[in-house]
Amino acid sequence: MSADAIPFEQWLRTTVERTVSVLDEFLPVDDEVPARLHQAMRYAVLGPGKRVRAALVYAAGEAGLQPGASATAQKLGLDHAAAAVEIIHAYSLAHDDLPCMDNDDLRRGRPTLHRQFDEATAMLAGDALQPLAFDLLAQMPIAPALTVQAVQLLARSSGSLGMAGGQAIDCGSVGQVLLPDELQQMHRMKTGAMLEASVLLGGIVAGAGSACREGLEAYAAAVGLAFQVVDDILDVTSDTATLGKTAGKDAASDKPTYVSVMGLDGSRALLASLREQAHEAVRPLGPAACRLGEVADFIVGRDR
Ligand code: GRG
Repeated sequence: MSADAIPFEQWLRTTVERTVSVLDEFLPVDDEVPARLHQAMRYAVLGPGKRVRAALVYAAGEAGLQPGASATAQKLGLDHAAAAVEIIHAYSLAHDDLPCMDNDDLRRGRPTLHRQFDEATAMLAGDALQPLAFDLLAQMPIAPALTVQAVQLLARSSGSLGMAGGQAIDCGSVGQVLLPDELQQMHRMKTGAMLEASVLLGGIVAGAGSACREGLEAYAAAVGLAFQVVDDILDVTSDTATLGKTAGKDAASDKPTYVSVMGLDGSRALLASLREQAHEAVRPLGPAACRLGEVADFIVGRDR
């Protein structure tokens, strides 16, 4: 349990509620012109997501907080950073679900954005969500040099050398046999980069020193991959109702996954090792980093 003795489930519930409330506040209201676009942006972002990326921002912020730093400014900065990563994530899901990519009907237990609205609106909502995320980072009440680092990190993690690049490799890998290293590279970019950015943004906003940042980087690399390994396992072991998205999609679309490359047992063994690496990475950071260990366990043990 963390130093502040709030049980993890309670901390996570409070964190999710805070994230949703902050997102609700930061998104344009749904009757502001162009109303249909704003309604679509709100639908994409405010659906029932797990808010794992926001939880990573807040937990890393807790781990990196410097003695004497303004807790109020830090909290506000973390709110902006948590909202920014969830907004980029929501845009990526909306675009990933489009007919030109995964062509999916179900997301977060509801119709995908283009099914609920239309393709052009879903595309534009994603387009508009991206700059909103950077606007929120630009408004963080922290040292300007740290804001620049945060903006650059989010840009690089979501761009062609990060998430969008990973998605491009994914789109080109259908029907291909990938070596384990190639699969890892694709997932580090497509899924891992944004999870890693969430952890590192928490550290940046908190003003974490270099030793702490090193621990956060190692932790982030492990949980970023662990998240994808779990996703691949759940795709074959779970069902559509539990996941809130179409199960069995990877095999049906002939996409290489950890399970197809390493088998179920091999994937589970890799997951156990990544969980251990995540814990080891934050152990030297002491009790302030307990939440990060708990978030890693949540990611590894999640069922949707
Ligand atoms: C379109 C540029 C662009 C990128 C898309 C995120 C992504 C890249 C594709 C999503 C496809 C997918 C299912 C990837 C597996 C990992 C993943 C991101 C799962 C969804 O994230 P969760 O489980 O979703 O955190 P919630 O709904 O809980 O927020």
